[in-house]
Amino acid sequence: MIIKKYEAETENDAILKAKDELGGGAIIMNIKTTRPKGIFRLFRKPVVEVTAATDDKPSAEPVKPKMDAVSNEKAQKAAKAIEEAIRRQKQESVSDSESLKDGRQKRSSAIEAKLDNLADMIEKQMVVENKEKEQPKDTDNKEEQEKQEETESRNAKIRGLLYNQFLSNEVEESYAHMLVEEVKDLPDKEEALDAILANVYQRIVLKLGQPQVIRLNEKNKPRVCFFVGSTGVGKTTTIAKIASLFKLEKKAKVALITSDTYRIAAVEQLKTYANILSLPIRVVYSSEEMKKALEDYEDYDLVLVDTAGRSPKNKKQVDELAELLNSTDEALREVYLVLSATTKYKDLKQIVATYKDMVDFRIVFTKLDETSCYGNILNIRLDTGAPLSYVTCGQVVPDDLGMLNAQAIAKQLLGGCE
Ligand SMILES: Nc1nc2c(ncn2[C@@H]2O[C@H](COP(=O)(O)OP(=O)(O)OP(=O)(O)O)[C@@H](O)[C@H]2O)c(=O)[nH]1
Ligand SMILES: [Mg+2]
Repeated sequence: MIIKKYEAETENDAILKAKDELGGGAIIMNIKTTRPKGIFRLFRKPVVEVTAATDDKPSAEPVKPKMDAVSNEKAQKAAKAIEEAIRRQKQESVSDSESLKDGRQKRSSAIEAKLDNLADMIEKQMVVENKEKEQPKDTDNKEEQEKQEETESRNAKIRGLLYNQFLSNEVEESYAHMLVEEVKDLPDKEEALDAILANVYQRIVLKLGQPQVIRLNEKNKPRVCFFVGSTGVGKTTTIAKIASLFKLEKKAKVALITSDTYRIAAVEQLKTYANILSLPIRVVYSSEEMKKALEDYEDYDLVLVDTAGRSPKNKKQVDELAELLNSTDEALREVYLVLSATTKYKDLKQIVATYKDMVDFRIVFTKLDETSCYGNILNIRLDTGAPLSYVTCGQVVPDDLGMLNAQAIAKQLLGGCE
């Protein structure tokens, strides 16, 4: 499959460019208007960018009916044999005048037999050809059949394009297959492409589900949110972003706890954010200290708990974390598993399997800015059934944080650019 982007001043021009290069069969996957930002707005017009795709393999030539090919071949062979016989006859008539009569008689009867044979074959072939010619008389049937075949082939082509598109976004093969198979029985409408795209898009959005983010407790009890995950995925940075959002925009009373006592730098990192945002912070070394800290923060709205990065392969670390989580009232607790969008699917699977056995969690995907393949978001959502939640797309606190936008991810998976 070839996917290319074309830019022009108008949508029509961009589509024409795409079709010019990729051919009339090219499929328009996305249309985006980019308005120049900042000072450039004054000098440049908006640009329409069209993403178009086509199958790079030319479609196969229609195969002729088998009978047709076979009878043609036989007829040619027979004709050749006759020519050969006539040529030999001419030669012999010059060299052998004595046996001319007998020979002629014999050979002429042989030729006659062959001619008969040939006539027979031609007749058969004509019957076949006539049958083929007769078919258009049954126009209704034929037109309908052709239309159906055309629709089927077009839909199959579209499904093929979508399947490849999903794979190129690293959607797991079986999920890609499931998504295109689910649209198998679409009506054979003219606007099949739009119908299929809209259908698949909606299915992806549904499968990604409604993101679930932090909701403060209404009963004057703090919401306690743990951030867990592997080393370096962005737990502490995400906590700083969320703390800032709740403190500055939602005017909530926010407190921080860190149990990441493995590294001095880790504590200092969170303390720096606590200072900037004027938030209280506690460092806890055990589940006892954790309980005590939570009691002290009883009249806060939100307590964000940072944890040390854990390798899913280190059982001791994982057990310690489980103990810490269990020291907190389940009704107040929310666990956010932080995953980097840049981690390989195979590794992500292992990570989520470790946490799945331990606790219910929501999923935060970080570092969306570092990849253009969002397939893992869908893969992990479908693997775990766990709700998706926040996403982060940069190092800037607090700006680079948002709630997962299922529509934007679905568009991206279908080849869109936003
Ligand atoms: N590009 C990009 N970098 C990010 C994002 N989120 C965090 N980072 C960077 O990733 C690095 C690690 O972030 P941390 O927040 O320290 O990660 P952590 O999970 O707390 O790491 P440990 O405490 O060591 O387990 C830092 O350099 C962050 O600035 C993001 O969304 N995009
Ligand atoms: Mg950290």
